[in-house]
Amino acid sequence: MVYIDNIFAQEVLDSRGNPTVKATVVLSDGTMSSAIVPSGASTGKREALELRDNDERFNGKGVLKACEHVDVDIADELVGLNPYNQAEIDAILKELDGTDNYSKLGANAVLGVSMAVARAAATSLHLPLYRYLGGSNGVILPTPMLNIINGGAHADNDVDLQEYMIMPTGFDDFKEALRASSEIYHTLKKLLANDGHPTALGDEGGFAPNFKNNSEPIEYILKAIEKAGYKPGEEIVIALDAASSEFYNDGKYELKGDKKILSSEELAEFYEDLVNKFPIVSIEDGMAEDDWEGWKILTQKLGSKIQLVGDDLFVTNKKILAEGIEKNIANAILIKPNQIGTVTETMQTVRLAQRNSYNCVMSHRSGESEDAFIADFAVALNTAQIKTGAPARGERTAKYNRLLEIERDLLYPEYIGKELFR
Ligand code: 2PG
Ligand code: MG
Repeated sequence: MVYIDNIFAQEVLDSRGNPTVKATVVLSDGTMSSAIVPSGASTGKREALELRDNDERFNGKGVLKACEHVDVDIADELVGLNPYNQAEIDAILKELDGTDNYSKLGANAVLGVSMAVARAAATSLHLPLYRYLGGSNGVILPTPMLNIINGGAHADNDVDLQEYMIMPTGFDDFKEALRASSEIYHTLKKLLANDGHPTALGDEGGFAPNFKNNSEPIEYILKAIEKAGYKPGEEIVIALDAASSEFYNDGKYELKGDKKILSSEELAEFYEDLVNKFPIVSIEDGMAEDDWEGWKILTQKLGSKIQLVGDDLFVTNKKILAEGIEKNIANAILIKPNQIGTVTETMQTVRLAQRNSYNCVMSHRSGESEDAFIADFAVALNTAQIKTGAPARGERTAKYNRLLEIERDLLYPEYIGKELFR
């Protein structure tokens, strides 16, 4: 019987150059697999805790304590166990930590090990990760949300909304959808440069110049779509992540780019105008995580027209999602494994969402790595959507390139972009 022979962690760098945890699991059959944990900038208050050293190293961002928890506490508990029972491994991790947000061991320690165990088990069984986690039923290539203009906490510009994304829905396969997206990205770069805008990139690989207001980026994107030879609204649609918790203060939303301070009701109207004007199919975190009243208003106004995704709102937490379902808040959820802490808990949240007809969007973090775990995870869970940045920068393309591989490997891959927003 194969068992876990060794577990250790190392401090490595993420795409912003900040330290993060790389966990490695060695099995008794010689399999050795690793996983790297991502890190957010616009984090939800109720996310699982990311343990940082808070000392003089790396401006306090070191993760040596988390690594030590992997090397000592977690290794002590898991060495000798069966790696093929992910639920059991994750339950032991949860019990060992004993808090409800992993504040003892750190979610970065726990998730690194949880992912590395899954990957080691898959490798040892000679299965691709998506097949190990999803079985023969994991066949949907997710339609990507590609973040091609960055604002908010991910850029140093004056744009309040955090992410302006294109979704290539009108294609028959992932490969062609990605090609179109890349062509649009490069066309956008030319359009911005022609107008004298800098084309430096934000944290997720999108362009990050200043704009007149928060809707001008959408106008640029629509121009780029057409100039690249595609049909906005048919082949390519728009998704936004407002990340509005970042500009919510004292019960009001301040859109500096539009020189407006809005109530929840007014912000919902602002979005409604955008939706009426542009082919927007999805808005994430349209209201702040603490503004459930605002979420109610927004869901009543737009919930039957477009996808409303809860990120900071739900933090991949099945209990909070259940509350949202109960109260008819939002109609979709962003799925970020490091918000909740383990592979198993992430799967539980996805299943709850799917049973209740809430769409799921698998997601990267703004601080990422070369680890493409979420690409396999999205296919395994049939989330049907993935958000993983621009079609540029290695830590973002790692995920897209992995999806290209998976599509090539599958006998009957399904790309269902056209069905998503009927
Ligand atoms: C988000 C994410 C990813 P961060 O808000 O959806 O795009 O950003 O990782 O900074 O929370
Ligand atoms: Mg978000």
